[in-house]
Amino acid sequence: MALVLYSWDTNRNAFKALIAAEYSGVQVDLVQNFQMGVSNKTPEFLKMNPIGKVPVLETPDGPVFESNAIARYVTRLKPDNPLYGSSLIEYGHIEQWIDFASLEIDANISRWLYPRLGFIVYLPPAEEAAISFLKRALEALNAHLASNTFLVGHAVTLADIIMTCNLYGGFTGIMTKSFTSEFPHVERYFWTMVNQPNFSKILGVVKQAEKVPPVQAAKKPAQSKEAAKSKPKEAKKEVHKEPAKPKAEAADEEEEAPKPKPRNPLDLLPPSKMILDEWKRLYSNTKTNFREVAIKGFWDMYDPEGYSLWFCDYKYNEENTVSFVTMNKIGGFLQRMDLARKYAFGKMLVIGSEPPYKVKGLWLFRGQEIPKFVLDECYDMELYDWVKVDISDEAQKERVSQMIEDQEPFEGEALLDAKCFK
Ligand SMILES: N[C@@H](CCC(=O)N[C@@H](CS)C(=O)NCC(=O)O)C(=O)O
Repeated sequence: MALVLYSWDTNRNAFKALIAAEYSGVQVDLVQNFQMGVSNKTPEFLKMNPIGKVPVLETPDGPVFESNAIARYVTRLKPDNPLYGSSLIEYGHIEQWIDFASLEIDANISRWLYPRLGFIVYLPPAEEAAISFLKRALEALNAHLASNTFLVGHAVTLADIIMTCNLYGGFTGIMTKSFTSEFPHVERYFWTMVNQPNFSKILGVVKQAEKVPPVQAAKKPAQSKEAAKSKPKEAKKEVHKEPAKPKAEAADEEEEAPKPKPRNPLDLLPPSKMILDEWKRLYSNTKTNFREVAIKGFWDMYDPEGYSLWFCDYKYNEENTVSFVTMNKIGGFLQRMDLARKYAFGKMLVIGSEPPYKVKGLWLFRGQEIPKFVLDECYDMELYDWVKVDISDEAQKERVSQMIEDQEPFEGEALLDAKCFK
């Protein structure tokens, strides 16, 4: 019986059911082409979850929403599943840690992270409270893990799956090494868990956040003077990486209209004759004679002074043993590249008809270098070797054309998937 999970492919909440399914021998398929913000607003989706939140599992007996409920459902499909422990008290402890992971860990990570990403209003005292509740929870977890490899008993249970997925949100999003090093047993536990084969199959390579995301300037709320004054010094020092401002300047800022965002240095380059959006439109609208229309159009438009082309080659192809995990990894990469949409076009190919698959890509960037903000913000960049295309070399030019076109066979091999960033 195949179950369908509605979610985008790098959602920590969807990972819970996918990992539980791996342990339980249950098949759960991610729905194809899910677009957050669009697919979860349709009347059909709202019938499955009236508040439009993701994930939702479609079962033969109807939908289930709430990620923990979905993971429990998947787990219970296997009778006497060891993921639920082997006694009533183990079951009690598993449920205890699931609630703890959700209400004490995940909720406080979200209260810390989401305002910084601009999802909800940013208030320094609320952030301070979230960090302090999170630390209290992590201290308790750290103490438990000092003498336990797993949360309950001597093997992975559903509690470990849910805890790890929730920690994953923190480790990859906001909990830097300097934050987590206070909790060494949690660190050891997290890295051990994400490297278990049934986890890594779903999660791929996990990389810890290198910095606390800056507060999104555009969404910074007008804060009351009281709130600003009660900003605790210690939390401010820890969370904000900017040097402290002189008092007068900080006070002035409260009264001022929000400052315009600093311009991206790429906006300051001399104008280019190539209009990226025109190329993207041509790419999207060409349905037939792709070589003659789109590829020819590309080379006609291409401005080697204003733009550069780059080949990328995944460094760890031997890890690409599962087709949908490989495709998910690229889906995640392209999502994270969203910040470069005004300045880039990309094509990523998953090559081969059987594992391990090779991942290679082609990128067009504004300017002569890979933009610094992309290298800084998108950690996937360092998972690839990057080589600038020499367009005076006809063979390299032809390779560019083939990659844009998804030509198959590509370098003698079938294509498993081709994703476009436009
Ligand atoms: N408690 C829910 C939380 C689900 C949730 O917050 N999903 C987010 C994405 S991670 C969402 O769908 N947000 C869209 C919205 O709030 O409209 C669960 O665990 O499934």
